[in-house]
Amino acid sequence: MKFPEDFVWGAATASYQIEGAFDEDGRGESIWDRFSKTPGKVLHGHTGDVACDHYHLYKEDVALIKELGVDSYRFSVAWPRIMPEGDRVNQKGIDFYKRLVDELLKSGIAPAVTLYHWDLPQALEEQGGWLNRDTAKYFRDYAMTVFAKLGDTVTSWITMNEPWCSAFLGYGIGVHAPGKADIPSSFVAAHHLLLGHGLALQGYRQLNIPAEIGITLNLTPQYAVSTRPADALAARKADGFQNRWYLDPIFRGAYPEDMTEGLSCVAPAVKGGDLELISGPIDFLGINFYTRALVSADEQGQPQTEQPEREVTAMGWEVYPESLFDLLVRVHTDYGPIPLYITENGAAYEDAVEDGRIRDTKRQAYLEQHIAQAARALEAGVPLRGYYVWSLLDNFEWAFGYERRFGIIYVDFDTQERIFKDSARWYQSFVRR
Ligand code: IFM
Repeated sequence: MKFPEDFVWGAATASYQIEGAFDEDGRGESIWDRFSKTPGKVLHGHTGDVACDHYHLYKEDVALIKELGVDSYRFSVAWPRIMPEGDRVNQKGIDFYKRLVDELLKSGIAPAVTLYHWDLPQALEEQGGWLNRDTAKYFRDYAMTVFAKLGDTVTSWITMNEPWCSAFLGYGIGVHAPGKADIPSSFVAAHHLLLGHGLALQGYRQLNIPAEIGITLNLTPQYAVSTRPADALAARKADGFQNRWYLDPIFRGAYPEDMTEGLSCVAPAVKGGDLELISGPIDFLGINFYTRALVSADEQGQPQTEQPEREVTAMGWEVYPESLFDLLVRVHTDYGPIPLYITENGAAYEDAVEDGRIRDTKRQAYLEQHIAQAARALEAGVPLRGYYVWSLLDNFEWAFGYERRFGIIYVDFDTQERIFKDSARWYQSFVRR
């Protein structure tokens, strides 16, 4: 596998999933605090109150990142630490991220910072959350605060992580915070998330900060189960819903026409100038990749997801590495040229600690196979700049709580002990080769 000298190898996490310290140093309540404490929403009633206690153990965690030998660490800033009610600035929150960034820089690790990885201040949700257009403006103000405080120390900025998840899982079917279930309005939420991205991007450009800025999308290639035209059309629709609904406005300044016909609810939310902001030039696109989907048409011609053909991970997600290659080539061909990063890739498996060791051979194979497809894409001319493993640590896997382990480093949630799994040892030797 050949990678350029300056290819960025990294590992990623997100604030609510690892930090804990949910009520310390002035942090406000987030929609995930509220959601996880609502009975029946998260498996076993788990919450992020303590998580990996990274807020207190960040120095030890940075030492682990250094030991891993990666170039960059992707983490997210918790909006409710910086602005507990969504507007007023909390200096102690900023201080935490300054300490974290300093520690990374001292260790020679480049910080890649995501501004929104799903922890909206609950106070803003009380005003409608992402269904309220003003939330996009609050997001810009929050982003500008973070840019001003950390701007000269961060290597790359990611405005939003996976707006599809925030919009669809959070406002469409309610399996994520804030737990609202109304499919049409989830498209309005998606528009406001993208608008927040556009406004933050516009503000960022005015600051002339030299670091790069982009957005991260979770893209899932949709393959028709057969060559039947109805299945092909269904797969195209599913692609419109999952992928093009985000890629098109960002790169083409328009929502996909074949999708908007049935979505009359969106038009009133789109005001003049929004799409110009959303399609402002970005320096890179971050792609989170886990699996593909196999799609067929139901009797009404609507897309339905078919059973996977190959082995699945503990999330039930099919392991199909070749689709990463297809996806990278497709994004480059249809939306490029644009530098790409794989900002997340990894797998949950049931891990067992035996004699102090975690022999996670399946996770290691998953990583090796996907990195091989990334190498293939590079060879095919895709401007892929980096790869981040999801995740550095086992952590709070949203509605699954601590029941799904994505880490390459094992976390004992009772003692907060960390143990390098075999996959981490493999990744360590791979990035250092
Ligand atoms: O844990 C999540 C992460 O927060 C966003 N991308 C997908 C991961 C695995 O589900």
